Amino acid sequence: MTQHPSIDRTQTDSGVMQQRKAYYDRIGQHKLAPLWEVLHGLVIPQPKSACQPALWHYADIRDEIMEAGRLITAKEAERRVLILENPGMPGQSRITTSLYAGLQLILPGEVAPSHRHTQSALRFVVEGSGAFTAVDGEKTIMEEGDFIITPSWTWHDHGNDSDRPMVWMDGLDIPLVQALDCSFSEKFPEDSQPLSKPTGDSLARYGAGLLPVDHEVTTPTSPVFNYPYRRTREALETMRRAEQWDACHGLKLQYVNPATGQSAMPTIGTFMQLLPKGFDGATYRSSDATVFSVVEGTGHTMVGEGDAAQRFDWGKRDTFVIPSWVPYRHVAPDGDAVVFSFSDRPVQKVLGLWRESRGNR
Ligand code: GTQ
Repeated sequence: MTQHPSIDRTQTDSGVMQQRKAYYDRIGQHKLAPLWEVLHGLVIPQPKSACQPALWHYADIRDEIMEAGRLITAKEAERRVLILENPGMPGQSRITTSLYAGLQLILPGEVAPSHRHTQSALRFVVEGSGAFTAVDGEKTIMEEGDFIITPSWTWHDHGNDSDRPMVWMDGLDIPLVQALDCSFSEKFPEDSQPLSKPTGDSLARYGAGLLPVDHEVTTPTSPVFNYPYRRTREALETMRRAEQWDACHGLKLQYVNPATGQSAMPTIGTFMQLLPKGFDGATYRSSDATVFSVVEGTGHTMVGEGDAAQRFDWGKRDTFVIPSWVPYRHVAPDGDAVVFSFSDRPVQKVLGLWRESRGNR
């Protein structure tokens, strides 16, 4: 019989601990590390993101966006953007772990010079009317609620020939491209690229339920690069008559590439949803952290559960982000609301990783 088992074990344990420590130091010199010390932080039972839920009221930040317009020109800044930085990942220029978002300002008469990069970008117009983006030799005039795509490695410059400032939300896959170490970029020799196609060409060619008869799919990105809000809104309005409301999403559509039926962008999924007046949504969560931008109406989103639940009251032009696997539900008590959103869902889906759950499961 052992007389002092606890003392014996303590001595043994501390001895073993010392041996292990010496061992870890030794193998470290061979660029090796013990998995068993870190395994449970690596392979976790469910997502536990550094990304935090966050909300930006447009009214609180609009003056600061306009102040940037007095401090630096679009040309000097190259892109005059205030990054929507997730408070859980300060200094990392990201709104979710995989995606970047920012609010870009273009004042009347300004040009944001032409460049291209492997990162894919979306623009979602928050305020203003009549500024333009040129992509691959075609200009598109932008209106509030329009969703515009800059595909990977296409020349793009932005300008504003209207008499009002324009602000749009940029969404890019910068962190994803950074994780994969495949960022390439270059500047066009001129501020503006030459235009080779008439305005509206892409939408006519690819966005009317038709495709050129010999169209071949050569890139995963949609050939339609401006999805006008006017059309999206009309689709939602017409569909509402069928009253097939989803308990979690109201009426939610995804933007697609008409040539493939896949998401409009390969790395970023984009969506528009209508929450009818009185909508009191069921709880939902998914593994793709999602950024929301409110186009019309007011409402609130309950984020998280139990004591940790937060209420995000939102209105037109506000932005909020829900991290991976955090439960939330949308409520629109006072009137119809229309909300745009984007996430890395297409990436998760193509890799067989995406999950969702509804209700309290
Ligand atoms: O418009 O090309 O917000 O390259 C960040 C990086 C916008 C753009 C951003 C960019 C752009």
